[in-house]
Amino acid sequence: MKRIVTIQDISCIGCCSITVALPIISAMGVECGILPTAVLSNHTMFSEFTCADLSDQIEPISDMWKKENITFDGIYTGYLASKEQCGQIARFIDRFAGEGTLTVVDPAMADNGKLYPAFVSDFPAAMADVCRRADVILPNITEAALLTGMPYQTVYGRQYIREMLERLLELGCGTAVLTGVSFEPGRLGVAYLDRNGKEFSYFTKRCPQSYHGTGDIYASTVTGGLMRGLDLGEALSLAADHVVACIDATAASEEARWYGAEFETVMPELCQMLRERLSHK
Ligand code: PXL
Repeated sequence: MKRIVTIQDISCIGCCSITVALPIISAMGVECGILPTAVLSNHTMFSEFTCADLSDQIEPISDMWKKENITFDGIYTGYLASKEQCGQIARFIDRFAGEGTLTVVDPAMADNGKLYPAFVSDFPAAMADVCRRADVILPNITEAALLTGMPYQTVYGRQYIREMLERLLELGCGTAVLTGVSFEPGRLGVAYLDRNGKEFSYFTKRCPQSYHGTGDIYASTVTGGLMRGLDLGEALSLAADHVVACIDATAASEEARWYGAEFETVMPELCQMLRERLSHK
């Protein structure tokens, strides 16, 4: 069994970050270690939140893992608590990403044209330095605009997306994946470009609802899929189908929570979708 470490916050309520990554990646048959970056009462889309920054734990935990000869097949980073912490995580990647380690960076910091409330304007540059070390980055269009300095546009064509992917590759990552891409009404998906010039895109129906935490469900499923041996296109399409199933389940639920998507009841379907994809390999 492969082992990864996911580096992001614990939002005690909110169905995002580690409370999403741990169950999803475990269900996909991959050991999921955690390096929590902060503990929040709830995620930052609530009107208020508490946040205990865990930056002072990162070095001692990493040192202990080195002492114990712990290694990882994958490193998957999400929400980081400060620009200083981005520097610490960049160093963590330098220390722990060996030859065969796959590094997935979800630069979770912004959506709908705006940085998340906990961040100030110099945060994206620090996150860009984490992206530089990644094999795969998974920004949405807002995050990609902040990382590249391109304008954030809600109406765009293929040229805008292609340029954004090229500019993201200039950060130094292996493959740039853009999420939340749409070229026609009713369809939403992802597009990637890698350093060999390979392009790929995958679209599903656009769900009318949107829930917090779906980016984390997406990135966790991509990481789980890659660790189980799917190629990137297969992992991205599996994750897109999974997110749609989670949104549909949330929308169909009478007790839908406003602050997160229902991934728990979709877990059997995720395992089935993964099994089907693996059986074709
Ligand atoms: O889902 C991204 C995320 C993760 N962690 C925290 C957040 C958010 C989005 O708002 O606030 C603390």
